[in-house]
This record gives sequence, structure tokens and C-alpha cells, in this order.
Amino acid sequence: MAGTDLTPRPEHHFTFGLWTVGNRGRDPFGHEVRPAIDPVDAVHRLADLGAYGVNLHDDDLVPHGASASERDAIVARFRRALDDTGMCVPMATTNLFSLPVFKEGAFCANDPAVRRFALAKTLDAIDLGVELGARTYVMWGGREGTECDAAKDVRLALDRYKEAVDTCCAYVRDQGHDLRFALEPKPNEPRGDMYLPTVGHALAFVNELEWPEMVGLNPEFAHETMSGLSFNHAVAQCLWHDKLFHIDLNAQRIGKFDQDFRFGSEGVRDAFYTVKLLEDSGWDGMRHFDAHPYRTEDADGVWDFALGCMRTYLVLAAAARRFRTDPEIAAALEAAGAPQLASPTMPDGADAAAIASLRTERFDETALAARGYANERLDQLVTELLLGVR
Ligand SMILES: [Mn+2]
Repeated sequence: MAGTDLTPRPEHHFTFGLWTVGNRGRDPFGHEVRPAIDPVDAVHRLADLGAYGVNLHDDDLVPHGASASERDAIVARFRRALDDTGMCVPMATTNLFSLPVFKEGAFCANDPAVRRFALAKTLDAIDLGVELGARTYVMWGGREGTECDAAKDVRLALDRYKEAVDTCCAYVRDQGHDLRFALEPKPNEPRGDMYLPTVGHALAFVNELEWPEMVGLNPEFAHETMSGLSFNHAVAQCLWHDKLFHIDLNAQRIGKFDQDFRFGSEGVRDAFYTVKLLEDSGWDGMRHFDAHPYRTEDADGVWDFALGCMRTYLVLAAAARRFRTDPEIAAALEAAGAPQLASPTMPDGADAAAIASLRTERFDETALAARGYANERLDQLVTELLLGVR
């Protein structure tokens, strides 16, 4: 690793939510342990560390209930901080989970008035995001779900979810905004069970929307891992569908509460394969961190956390480059048959002649079954690469 430049720079496109470095360490059992951070200070500190931008919920910047003139003054002051630092706001979202009014749901609340309030708040937040330059709008259904399944019909809830997303798309089309939506799946927490719980559920939901081309995904490392699923496989499938509109990088141990740890602090292998995938695919989106500092940290620890997320990404990106150029790894990939997967199974298509040919082909089943794939060797090489001895 010696000689690898691990200095984050704007061209790396690292972004943080205002709510991440601004997290005050409150949890279900304990109060805040850190003072609030002025969003303007967060912009300056992150710019100093080499970040590209910040993302925000509406309420992260403009307190709920602020008057129009208060809003405009807050936004103008924030705009100046962006201009002074060259920082961007690539993504925005709506807080549809903190206010008591959303305790039964927002877009999927049983009460139509709550749903209409949630939708109006979202359209206001879209205006705010677009005003600050956002091109991606994330939808995380924090309160969309149930504890009491008798109280809500899932099929009706999905009808209302679709109605809300379609309405937001209609608004953006009408306004001529250059904005795409990214759904963020999560299996549970804060609700007992949440709708669109995994990447697979959300991808299927997108197909039922009025303008599916406007809606993609924002998969999160912690959320997919909570379900015991492979995050890098989920991201790869999003890429395969051309639906990776945004990504939330953090860390999580399987079977735990939503931990939102510093990227790479748990699940280093999955983090490595995720970074390798993003880099190898040439994906041009933001490398966004949706994580928060440990509750043990004081104000200084927040910036150790932020720098750590970015450095770990750069360490893993360097490891991915070494993976590509390491001759022993290349030989092990060959032995594993990895390049063979690119060959079509039916190179002549699937017409009647090709199918007849397939069915008369002689297969040496014994020889095929006898082949070893050397995955042990390949996997050990990856382990040694990640442990820094290659
Ligand atoms: Mn997230």
C-alpha cells in the first residue's frame, strides 16, 4: 500500500448527507452527545477534507415550520457556502419519518389527509433540491410499513405508494426539472416491517410505475445486509437493469439493528467487491456515504469518521486496481473459468435448429464433473490482497 495516494479530492465524487456528520449520537436509549453542527460549517469542513458535495433532507437545512422569508435567508446563506467552497448538492430527499403526523405512514398512511400532507411536503422539498442543483431525488419510506398487519392492506398500500411516486414524476415532468428518483429499500426499522424491503422488491415495483424510466434505486449497504443479503450482488443487479441511480455506502453486521457504521468498518470483503464493481463498471454516480459517527465521538471524532469513509474507499479502489494487474490472480481467475461466463450459452440463438443441435449434443458428464475450479486459491489471493501482503 506504500505510495498509494489516499487523499480524497473532489474528482473522486465523495458526498455526505448533512444528517451524517450532523448526527448527534441520539439512539433509542440515550440522548444527544454532540452539539448541533451548522450546515454551513459542515460544508466548509467537508470541503477541507476533499469531499465533492453534500446531500440533504428538507428539514436538515430549513427547520420544519420556517416562514418563507426564513427559508429564503437560510437557503441564500447555504448557497454562499456552496459557492465559497465549490461544493455541490447532487441529491436531495424529504424527511417523511420524524414528525408525529407520519407515525402511521406517509405516502402509505391510511388517512388520505396525511398522504396529501406528505406529498405536498415532498413537492416543496423537490423545489428546494432543484434550487440547490440536485439531479437525484431519493425516496426512503421510513414510516411505510406496519407492526399490526391487520391495520393495513399491503396491496392497497402499494397502490398508494405508486400514486405518490407517479405524482412526483408528473410534477417534475410538468416543471421540466432534470431530476430522477431513486428508491431506497430497507427491511425494517423504524417500522416492524417496511414496504419495498429489498432491492429486488423495489426493482419490481419500478416496473409498475407510470414513468419507470424516471425511477431507479438507491441501494444501501446496511439495509441490504440487515436482510442477510449480499450488497455487492444487489448493486450489480441494479447496474444490470440500468437502475443504479445513487448509492448509500456505510457498514453493517448481519443480524443487528441498523448500524450505519463508517464505510468499511465491517464487511470489508463486501465493501471491496462493491468498490471494485463501481470502479470496474465505470459507473459515474456519486460515492455517497450515509453513515454516522460512533456515539463515543466528540466533535473532532466526526471528522475522523468522514475522512475514514473516504480513505477506505480509496484503499479498496487501489486494491481493485492491484486485483486487475496481479498475474497470480489473473491465472486463478482463468482456472476458475471466470472469463468463460462471457461466452453465450446458445451462440447461434434459440431457433428450432439451435435447440435441436443442443438436444443431440454429446456431453462428457464425467469429465465436466471432474473439473476443479480452484476457488480456494482465488479466494485466498483476495484475502491476502485485502490484508495487505500482496
Ligand atoms: Mn440511506
